[in-house]
Amino acid sequence: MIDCHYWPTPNGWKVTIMLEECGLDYNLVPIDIGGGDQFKPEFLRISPNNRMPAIVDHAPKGGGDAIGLFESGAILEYLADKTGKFLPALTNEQAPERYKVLQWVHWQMANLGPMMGNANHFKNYARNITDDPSQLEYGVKRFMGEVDRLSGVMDAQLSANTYLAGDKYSIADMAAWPWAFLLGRMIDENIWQTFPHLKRWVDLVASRPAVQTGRKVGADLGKKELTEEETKARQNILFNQSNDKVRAARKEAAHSL
Ligand SMILES: N[C@@H](CCC(=O)N[C@@H](CS)C(=O)NCC(=O)O)C(=O)O
Repeated sequence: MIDCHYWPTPNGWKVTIMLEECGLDYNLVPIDIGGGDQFKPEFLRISPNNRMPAIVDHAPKGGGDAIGLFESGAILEYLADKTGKFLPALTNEQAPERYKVLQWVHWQMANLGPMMGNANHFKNYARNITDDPSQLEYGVKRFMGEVDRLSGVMDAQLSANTYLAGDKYSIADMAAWPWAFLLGRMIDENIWQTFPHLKRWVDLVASRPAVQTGRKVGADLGKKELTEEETKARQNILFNQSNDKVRAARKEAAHSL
């Protein structure tokens, strides 16, 4: 059994989509990131970066102790190797295809995810936090510019390939789709006219039953009506983090081992 430490966000969906695609049994452990669960000692022991998703596999492939993992890209790679699905193996014959997939997984982790996350922060969330919205202009310009560039990178790749890493559906698609399908909603629905190949792929991946199921996992978790005060408290947890806070939480985690 695999524990999936999760909150319904694009990075969380990557993992639930993969678990559904592989037909693996899993137990959902909600990590309410607005409520501060990511700083709890038991979670920090699995995910020292205080971010979800994370997993604990109680029955690793080679036997032995349970294994805990954080970072969605590493989790996708692990689950692919565990099941032998959606990532070619590390054999002489398959290695070139494997690295084609992994380069797009790493591309997503280092580019599309962080840039879209920051674009969304400056464009949508930060307006309710700062007293001086003019401070946000450069951040919006910088990160929206990167999102535009990265959408063009995907569009060009998908103009010549059915899927992100070639002709086979892989963990690269599972890493990028949960962010890419939100581009219209986050930026503007007209964006799809500029990136038709990207839109073709977004719809193709969205048609997979496991993607539809994985994307809906825990959908109700974040849907509580909040008072203004509760919203402020949640924003303070998410957007006011420092090394002191993480160090203090890690100290507590170490003491409670
Ligand atoms: N690179 C990480 C990013 C994970 C991440 O940013 N998770 C967010 C939610 S999507 C989170 O846990 N935020 C909690 C916080 O900001 O304290 C991954 O892909 O796993």
